[in-house]
Amino acid sequence: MPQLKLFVAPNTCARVATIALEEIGAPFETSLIRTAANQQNSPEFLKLNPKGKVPTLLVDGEPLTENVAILSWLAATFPDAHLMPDASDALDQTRQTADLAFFAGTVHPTVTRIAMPMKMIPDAAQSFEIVRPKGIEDMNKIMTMVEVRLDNGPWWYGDTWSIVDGYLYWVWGRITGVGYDGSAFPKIRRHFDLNNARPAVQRAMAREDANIETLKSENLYMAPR
Ligand SMILES: N[C@@H](CCC(=O)N[C@@H](CS)C(=O)NCC(=O)O)C(=O)O
Repeated sequence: MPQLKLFVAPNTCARVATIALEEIGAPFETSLIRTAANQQNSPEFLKLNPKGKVPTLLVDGEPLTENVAILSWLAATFPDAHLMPDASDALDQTRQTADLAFFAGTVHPTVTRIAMPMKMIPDAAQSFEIVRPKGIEDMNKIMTMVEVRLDNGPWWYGDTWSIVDGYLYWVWGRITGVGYDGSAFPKIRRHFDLNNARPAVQRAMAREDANIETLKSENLYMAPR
């Protein structure tokens, strides 16, 4: 069993890897990165991940970065956790990678424009007036497609939960947490509720809540807005 340590920060996409690890059920440790103190760009952290991002997973002390890679490696290393459905051939498996890449490469950047618009242009006030509305417009197109995808069952792959559902769970929580109007997407809202009922998701969120309390006690919590 490899020794696993995940670097995380509350409300970030590191929630997806945390859910994956909780679903696996193997022992793992999390380490809180204080983004308000720019700890992700500290020399110590940059040695592990020169990109200065969470999630970063240490596997027996060696870093693995990027959600697509971390989630794919966890799925392959812990097959009993069924983080991804069994793939019948290389094409099938690559299509699953495409699903993770879609969330990492297309959906996540759209989340950032909605949830952190101030990262996109220097004027914070303008970012909320210009960047966020355009992000919402693009997210509406994405969510319209996702809503149709959920026609075949409550989960991305139909009847069976996968870590792609953990990704969608983070996206939905993050955007609705800053006021995204999800009323046109009842299947995705149900998907979110079904995820919330999963014990592994609850354990992941409890870890995150504990980290939020730590940050609050240090005056380093940046609440979503
Ligand atoms: N492509 C990376 C993106 C990771 C990423 O953007 N993480 C954000 C949190 S959601 C982060 O660490 N932000 C800190 C920063 O940019 O300073 C992945 O999918 O793992």
